[in-house]
Amino acid sequence: MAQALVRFLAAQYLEDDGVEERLIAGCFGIFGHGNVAGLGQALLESELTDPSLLPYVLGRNEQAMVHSAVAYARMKNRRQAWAVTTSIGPGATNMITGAALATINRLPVLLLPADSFATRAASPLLQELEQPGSGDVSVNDAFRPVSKYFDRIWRPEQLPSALLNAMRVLTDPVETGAVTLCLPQDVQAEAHDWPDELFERRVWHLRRPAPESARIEAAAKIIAAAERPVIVAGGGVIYSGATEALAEFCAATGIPAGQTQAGKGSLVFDHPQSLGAIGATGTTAANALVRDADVVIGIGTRYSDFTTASRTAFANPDVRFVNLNVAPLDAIKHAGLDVIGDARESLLALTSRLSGYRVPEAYASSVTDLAAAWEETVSAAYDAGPGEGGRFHQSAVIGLVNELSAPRDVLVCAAGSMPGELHKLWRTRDPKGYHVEYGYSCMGYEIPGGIGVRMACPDRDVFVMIGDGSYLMMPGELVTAVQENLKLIVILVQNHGFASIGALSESVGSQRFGTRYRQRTASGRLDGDLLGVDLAANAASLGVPVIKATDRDELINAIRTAQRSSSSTVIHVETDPLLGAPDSDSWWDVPVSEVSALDSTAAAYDVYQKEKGNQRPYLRPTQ
Ligand SMILES: Cc1ncc(C[n+]2csc(CCOP(=O)(O)OP(=O)(O)O)c2C)c(N)n1
Ligand SMILES: [Mg+2]
Repeated sequence: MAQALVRFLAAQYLEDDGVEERLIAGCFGIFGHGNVAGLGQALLESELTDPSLLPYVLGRNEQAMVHSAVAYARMKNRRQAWAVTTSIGPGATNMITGAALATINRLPVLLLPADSFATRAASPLLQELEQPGSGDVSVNDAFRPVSKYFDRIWRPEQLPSALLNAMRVLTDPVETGAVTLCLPQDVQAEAHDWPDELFERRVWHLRRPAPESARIEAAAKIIAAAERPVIVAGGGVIYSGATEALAEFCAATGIPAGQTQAGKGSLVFDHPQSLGAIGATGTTAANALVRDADVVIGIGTRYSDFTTASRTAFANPDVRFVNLNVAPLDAIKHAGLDVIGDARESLLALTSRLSGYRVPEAYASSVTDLAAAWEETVSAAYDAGPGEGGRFHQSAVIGLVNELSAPRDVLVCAAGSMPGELHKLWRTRDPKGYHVEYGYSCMGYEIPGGIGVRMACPDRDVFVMIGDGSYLMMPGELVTAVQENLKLIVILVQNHGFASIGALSESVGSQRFGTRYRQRTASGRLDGDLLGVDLAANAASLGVPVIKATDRDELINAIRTAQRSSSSTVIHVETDPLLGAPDSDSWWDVPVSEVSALDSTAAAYDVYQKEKGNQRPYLRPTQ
């Protein structure tokens, strides 16, 4: 059965705009009982026949392998995915966080967790969960809520329908996410005669549904009557390959566009209508314009709370929404006019229907002025001097990396204080140049994510910006980068704890409690010295050369050295955790205790209540 599975996966293709590509790029894995025999044997047989059929990559942590797979799929605009095979029990459940990340970010990945015997011949197995009230539950059932398709192959006869459904979901722009096929270890090793046709070359088509013309007509009427329209461009713009269509739409109409984390890159930073980041981590330009917008045009966005500033960003009482989205789930959000279809097709239709429309002149010039003012803010942040003890200002590190990287290079990040700062400050010059995982914002994504990006685009340098907290979650994948001869430039930002959650904690009155990496003292608290931990030595021990940079010139030299190298480099910098990026007058809803014995909490609660008062439900129908 495992041999059949491998053969099938190697024969799947995806066609988009007439171009065909292999759908399943390869298989990540860590072997143990449950996959060492069945799938392991099948992958070995396949590699010995032809290593390009289904390349096998050994990772270090199952969650990390899913991150790599997901990052690869994102770089490929969801045209390709990886399979990930694990042993039973902990190997399998280690993937659950990765599965959630894939599904939340709508990125395809095929998960193949091993499962205990279908026959139950030797139960309970090592690592098998026994449920007193149910005989057919395994730990793998925990994948159900985080998977877009879930199946368990109890019998070899079930394989064809499971595989066809798995491919259907992986290639569906609306449904895609984690697809989980649980493989009981005995069934993997069983023989069965399937029809030959199952293994024939199979080409899946990437759906690009055209919007209904009446819907385009209705959207155009609303937009044509708008005086202050703004676009919210999400990841769907990039996945659909609609970046040029968006640039033309904005240029033709003068409508400005703010970008979500996944949508950053949908317009290059210096496009005349580009407002940069929008929302809680947005720019002053985008946030000022959406505040008064009368029509918000959401394109390929799922309107997360960071994008909407927890439903406070759109403050015009008459605001209406027009949502272009392939997913009905997103298209109806904020009671918007739902234009359901592919982002590129919808934008092209709207551009042609709105020909001749331009935003009012005064509005167009306020767009230009606000965008220019923000660019000055960015330049100043890039030039920020060091903080206490000569430690870097994080904005200056971001600035140097941006200025020294090539336009097509890729920036990878996921959690901590950097995603917000990067969203605001990073000057994106290529649609695929900005890769911040902010659907799940999962600490530890950065290094394995960088691996996936580099595997997908070996012709681009990949800059992984990672905090010390995130680094400690998943440093082991540096070993996988060494093994696979993958070049990463890792900027390891040491600030001895959580700058991000520290600042958040302070804002909610919790006094940065538990966010510093400090020695526990006789007081019983974490208020002692910095820890005697050397993350640079840790990275070096994993086989990656490390450069410590303590000032601007050293950092410039370090980046240049890393760029010249053909293998990975870790650049270690110390930053001041108390220095943040420029503010943009926005809010994020994180509830504060209503009652408390702490003055700091009580003060934060007063502020919270005031902000909470600005939150709106956006329920007014758009017709
Ligand atoms: C797996 C996971 N656990 C917890 C969190 C919550 N969280 C978000 S940022 C952060 C701290 C990140 O620290 P670090 O990487 O050092 O970045 P810094 O905040 O210092 O910039 C935490 C704990 C998360 N996003 N992901
Ligand atoms: Mg930190």
